[in-house]
Amino acid sequence: MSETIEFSATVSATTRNGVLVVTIDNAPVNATSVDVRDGLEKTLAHAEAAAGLTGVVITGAGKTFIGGADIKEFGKPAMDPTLPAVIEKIENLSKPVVAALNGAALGGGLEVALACHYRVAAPAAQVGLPEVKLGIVPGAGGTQRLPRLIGIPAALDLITSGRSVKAAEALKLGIVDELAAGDLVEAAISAASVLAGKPLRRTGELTIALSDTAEIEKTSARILAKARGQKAPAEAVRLVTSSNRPLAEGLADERATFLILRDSREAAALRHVFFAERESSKVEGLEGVEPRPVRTIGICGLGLMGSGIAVAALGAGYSVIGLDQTAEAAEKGKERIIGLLERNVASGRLDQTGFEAQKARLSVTATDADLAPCDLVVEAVFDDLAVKTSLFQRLDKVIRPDAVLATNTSYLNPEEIAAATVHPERVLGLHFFSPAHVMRLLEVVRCAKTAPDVLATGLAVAKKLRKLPVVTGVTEGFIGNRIFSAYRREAEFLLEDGALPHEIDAALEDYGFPMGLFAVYDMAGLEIAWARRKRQAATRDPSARYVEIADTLCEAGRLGQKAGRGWYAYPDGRRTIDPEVTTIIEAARTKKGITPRTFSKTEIVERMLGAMGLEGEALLAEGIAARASDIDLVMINGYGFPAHKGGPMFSRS
Ligand code: T1G
Repeated sequence: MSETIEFSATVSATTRNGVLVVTIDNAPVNATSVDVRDGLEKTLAHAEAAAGLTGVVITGAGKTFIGGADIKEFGKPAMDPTLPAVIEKIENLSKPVVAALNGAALGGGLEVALACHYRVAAPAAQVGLPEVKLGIVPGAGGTQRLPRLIGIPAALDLITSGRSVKAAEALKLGIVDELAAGDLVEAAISAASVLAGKPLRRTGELTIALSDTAEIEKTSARILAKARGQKAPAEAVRLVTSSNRPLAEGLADERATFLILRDSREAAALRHVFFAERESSKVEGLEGVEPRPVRTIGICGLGLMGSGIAVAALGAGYSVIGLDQTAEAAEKGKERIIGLLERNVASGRLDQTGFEAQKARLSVTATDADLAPCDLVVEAVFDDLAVKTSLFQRLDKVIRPDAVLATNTSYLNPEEIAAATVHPERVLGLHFFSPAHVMRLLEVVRCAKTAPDVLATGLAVAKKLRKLPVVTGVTEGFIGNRIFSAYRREAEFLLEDGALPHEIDAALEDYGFPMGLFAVYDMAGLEIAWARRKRQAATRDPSARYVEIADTLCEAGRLGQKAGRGWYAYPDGRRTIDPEVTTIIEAARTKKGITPRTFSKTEIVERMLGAMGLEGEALLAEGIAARASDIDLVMINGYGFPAHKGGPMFSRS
């Protein structure tokens, strides 16, 4: 092996058997920064000119090949050499260029690989074009070269979904040419040597395989419907389905489209979410604090929530001991958990071996003492203070003093539960969202006495559960439900002021919510909020505006979809506007002497966003939420706020 040549701060190369092996080393993900592009350009010029070199291999340092363009450079003027310029030089080099995919090749990273003449992947590699998740389209040839390699239907699926595929699937699709059984770079060097002197397969010159136009139109229509007004997926469909045109024309259209989308509000919102997700688990004061080791998790209460938490824990590799009130209830809980695991097998998310291994790590009991081996116990029992407190007092007697105790309560004060235990410093809240094995969001509730390493343990467990943790302080409803209550209140004010449930829901759905607020309310049932309002009635501020419409509906037995009637009627299960509700709303207005007026969709959305934003500002001022972007993550991941709008706090910026 020759000495190493440094072509830039992040790109170096050595020569092995006449092949120039180029390594990109730009921590943390080898993003194609301007230094990487500059180094690659210099490397290619060197390779072209050096008579003794027969080929080039490009690989990445660490666990990523290239994690894409440097998103942090977006919003700044594009600096030469641009990625498309470097990619064109790769494709047109007179010598073979082989990509050695040592890890994730995403976005611009895959586009670099697509321009190479051959692609070898390590088994752990993954490839994808996730640009639509950032509100943009691939901007360096992805929409034009991928269809040339794998056909329009497969390219359409990957580019509009933004999903990554593992190496084996990439091989089957034709994105990679070889899986390296042994040393990846050696395999790539051999491939380059075999290709030397032979005509090179240049992706850009390939003809796109014919495909079923009707099928493509059907797929495109489905993608557009799902995009709910987002621009990037629509543009990706357009660019991919029109890729059977001269390469230069397609590349020019793609680049122009990418630049427009990159500077759009939608892309700024999705970049905000991307970085927010990576910020949320960084908690001030926890740097260097070691989490307590957790291998076995106890779960008390094996109902809907508890069984979902158990499935998430089993899927993350934990052992789970489930506790319920009786042996029969525990057995029923076990059946519920196994049933969910079987659903994962049926959907292909879990293979038979995985199913057996997870089942083997599950045990259930009705005996408290059986929880003794647990390093963490999560309670998901009935949301009543006395019930939870007495359970924690029982657990104090059976689990180790250093084991962590977590409550999944939605509305109770975890500090009151902690205060009743012997070691309040080991208590925190882990507020899962139902279904717990599906929803990514996890509110990690920091109580006044929660020890730093206990909070760090909560965050570490959240990460292992592949959840999105957001730390919250203690307040009724934490971050999500407090904001939800605020905008539900605002929606009910709008009803009194002149709007109707279906108008408010239509405005929210046009804005990008998957479902309107009153439709969600009917699905969840009106009785939960009704019980809370009755609990709070005695202490409610008499001077504060209070809307009685929901109470009137509940008193009339209109408890929601399950009751067949709520804010809407459900004559045959289909949600329909109910004149009876309109009458109830009109009577409420008359009773308060309100002259109703009509509201535009824009006005409705502004009022709703305003209410969310105000409550968000209050949460920040009270120190309940650490940063505005955390609030955005909670509302996007727990309450359907459209990610391409960035969240309630971003939408106000
Ligand atoms: N640019 C800049 N920073 C990035 C980055 C990127 N592409 N990807 C990750 N980071 C940062 C991230 O903010 C975090 O920073 C650290 O790296 C570790 O990230 C032309 C235009 C590659 C699978 O969308 O999917 O190419 O918090 O925690 O779990 O057509 O990062 O440490 O300060 O996620 O090991 C397309 C995005 C870009 C891929 C690694 N590429 N990244 O996961 O680490 S657009 C993407 C990921 C594009 C072209 C277009 C993941 C990963 P900090 P991490 P990880």
